[in-house]
Amino acid sequence: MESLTSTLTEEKRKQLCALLGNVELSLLYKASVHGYQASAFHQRCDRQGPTLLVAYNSSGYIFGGYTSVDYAQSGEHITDEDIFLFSFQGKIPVCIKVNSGHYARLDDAGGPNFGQQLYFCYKNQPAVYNSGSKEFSFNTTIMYGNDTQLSECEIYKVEQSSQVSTEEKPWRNFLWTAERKDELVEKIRNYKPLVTSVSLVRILMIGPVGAGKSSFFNSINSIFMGRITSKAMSGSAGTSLTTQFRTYPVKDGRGGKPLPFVLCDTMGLEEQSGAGLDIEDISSILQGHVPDRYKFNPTAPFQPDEQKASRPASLQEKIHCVVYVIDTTKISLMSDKLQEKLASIRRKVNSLGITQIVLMTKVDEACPLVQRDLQSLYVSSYIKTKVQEVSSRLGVPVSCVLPVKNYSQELELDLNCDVLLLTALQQMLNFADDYLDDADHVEGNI
Ligand SMILES: Nc1nc2c(ncn2[C@@H]2O[C@H](COP(=O)(O)OP(=O)(O)OP(=O)(O)O)[C@@H](O)[C@H]2O)c(=O)[nH]1
Ligand SMILES: [Mg+2]
Repeated sequence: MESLTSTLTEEKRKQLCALLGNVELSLLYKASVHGYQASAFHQRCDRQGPTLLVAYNSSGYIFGGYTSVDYAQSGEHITDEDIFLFSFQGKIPVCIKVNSGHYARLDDAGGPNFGQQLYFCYKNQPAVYNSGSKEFSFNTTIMYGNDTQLSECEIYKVEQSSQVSTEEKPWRNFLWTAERKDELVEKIRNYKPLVTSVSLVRILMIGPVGAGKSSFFNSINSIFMGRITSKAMSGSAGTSLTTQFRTYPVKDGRGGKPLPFVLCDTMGLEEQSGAGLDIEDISSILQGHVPDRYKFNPTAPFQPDEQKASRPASLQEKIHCVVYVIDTTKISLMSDKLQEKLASIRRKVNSLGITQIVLMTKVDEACPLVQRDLQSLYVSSYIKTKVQEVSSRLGVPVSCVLPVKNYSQELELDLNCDVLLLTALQQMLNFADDYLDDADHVEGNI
């Protein structure tokens, strides 16, 4: 096969790869070499699995799109939840997802199209054409400076990388031993909140749909029960599976004493307003007004009854630590709207002085090295970059980002998983103490 030279710079290639996970790109088609004809594109790109298109114009714009479904000239409308358009704006690539309820593209014999809206190599010419339909919401001035003449169009095959770079030394110290697990269990069991008026620490989990909030409770419950449990409903659906506010106590073994913390599970966040968990609801939860099993209503926030609202909840009823649960595989594709929603939640939580942690779930799905061996977590360069990315996107220090793997399809407990999950829980209890220490001075009830 002839070797093709990519026009993409190394830096931009890396940035685009980061949007897609731990992947490698190989150049299949280059319009300046193979021609702008649809037949030339199909000859090289059909049945190649996921592909990334990168177009260039002489005004210096670099833009394109990704589709996870093969080109096959089937004549069918394709549904592809992972499809997106991108454009480099300043130094960073910005992604635009397909609007919900729309087809991703038409898989015909013509040139590559996204949503029958944005056509590349239009009419077999070095041109891009926007039909103006509504599959994707973007601005052509921002995306390509309204310069429809292409100077190049490249299509890359996207494959999961089998090579994972590792650090020479672990980037965080961690002990994976049974002794460490026992020590953590003992510490958690004997933990007493810093303030005597509080007997149980209340930890609130917030995060996008399907991030693993309910699974984290199930995982912690499993560790203390000594077997896999699935009390909180978990799984995948388009919208949040959890629709009620649940406060879950955890017992120290079957029939054992309750442990000194409660995990509070919420409905998933969605990017649109009026869908998923509402910021006003979060505010009521933080202040301890929302009862267990309250059913969320995305179109109308929680209304506390008047009697209760008139008196502030006691410190015991409030939330003492907030945990943002984020799926590692989705960090780079987090939309601006969702990021803004999380930022406004953070502003609220900050204003109440509540301590915050980020739980980065699904590290196994994100990195093949970690999938094979969880102990590779802290030598995986990929996970390290994801920790840094989530830290900057959410504006929390790197030290507050805790990567974990929840129990998802296992039938038995695993020591490595346990130590990782318990370390996260222990950190939440420490952070709750920091808040209580502070809140106690404010309330003056020492
Ligand atoms: N491989 C893997 N799968 C996970 C992990 N955590 C959660 N999952 C899976 O991800 C899916 C969603 O998990 P849930 O716990 O239901 O997510 P949630 O945040 O409660 O979602 P909603 O209640 O719908 O907002 C389930 O199928 C879990 O089994 C993880 O760490 N690794
Ligand atoms: Mg849930």
